[in-house]
Amino acid sequence: MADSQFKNLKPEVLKSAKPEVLDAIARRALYLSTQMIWQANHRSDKEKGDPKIGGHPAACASSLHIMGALHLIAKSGFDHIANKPHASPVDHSYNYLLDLLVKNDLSKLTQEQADQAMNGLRKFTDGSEFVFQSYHSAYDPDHHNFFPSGTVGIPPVEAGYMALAYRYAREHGYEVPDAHFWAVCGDSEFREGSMYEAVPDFAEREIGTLTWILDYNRQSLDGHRITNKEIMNGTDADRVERTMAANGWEVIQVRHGSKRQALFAKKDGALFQNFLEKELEDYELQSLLLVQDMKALKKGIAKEHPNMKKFLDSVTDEELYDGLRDFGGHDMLATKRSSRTVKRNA
Ligand SMILES: Cc1ncc(C[n+]2csc(CCOP(=O)(O)OP(=O)(O)O)c2C)c(N)n1
Repeated sequence: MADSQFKNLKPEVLKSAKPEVLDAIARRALYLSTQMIWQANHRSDKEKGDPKIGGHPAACASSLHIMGALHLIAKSGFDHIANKPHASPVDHSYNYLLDLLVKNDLSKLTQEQADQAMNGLRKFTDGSEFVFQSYHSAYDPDHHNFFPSGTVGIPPVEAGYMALAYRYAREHGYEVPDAHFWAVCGDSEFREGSMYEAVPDFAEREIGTLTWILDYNRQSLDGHRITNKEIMNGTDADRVERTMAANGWEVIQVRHGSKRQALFAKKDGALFQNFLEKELEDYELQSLLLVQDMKALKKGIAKEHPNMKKFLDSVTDEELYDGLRDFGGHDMLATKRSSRTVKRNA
């Protein structure tokens, strides 16, 4: 895993980098996180009956560009990130690429030590070896400016109270860095009770340096995510938006990337938008993503939704294939624009 070519990447270069460049770095981070998980699960010293190593490549993949937008564009060296447990390998991968793996005295790991850590997901150490735990831990070599994430529902709350503590310290004459506090949360994590106690508190205290980002990937370790739409009067995304707005938060939904937006602008494109936002159940959307034959897919959709036939005839197979996958959370620029909006309003 020699990625030393990335180490010359300076923040000012990254912030003006073209989307293709950012995307190439993100793809590298995806490779690294998948590789970390694979290495951990195929260790030669693994014995029958050992606890599962874990690592969830899909939950890393869903947060790939959100974490990328934070690491490569939005965050400053003083900002803090709390991320959902399963995104930890992606977080480590970006820190590895950016040469941000450090020892306790904040001196950098050598390339060899960094490589050792990347191959040591959930290894035990006697202190002489650098390793990562499966969820972010205080002993990880990228433990600076992050929150341990073993217990879902807690890190986003910690991020908020740390933001409050920074403000308190500043208002009482202490010199405090100008930091923003980001939390990348899972959609099931968003059902943890701890979050809902803190939600009105953070709004009432008008903490403008806190941003929670929901990775709405429609999957959960705990089970299915089939929302009771009738009772909830909408999707789970609608429920989250209404809950947060009712508690004084500013909510920005980054649902679609630029490829989808271009399709929505075509004649009858609004039908496609409505199809994605309102008509598809989560599991139906996941199934559509498995279909490779776009001609068959167009036929199938038109059979169920005859009013979409003209629109489907007007788009190429490639446009439909890309459009289905162009979630806002995977469009670095859409995410970048939103993080700017949030910072401006903070
Ligand atoms: C308090 C607590 N309960 C349960 C778990 C086990 N656990 C780890 S991640 C997770 C849920 C993952 O779902 P989600 O928040 O949607 O994230 P993603 O699927 O994207 O990883 C659970 C239940 C935990 N770490 N902490």
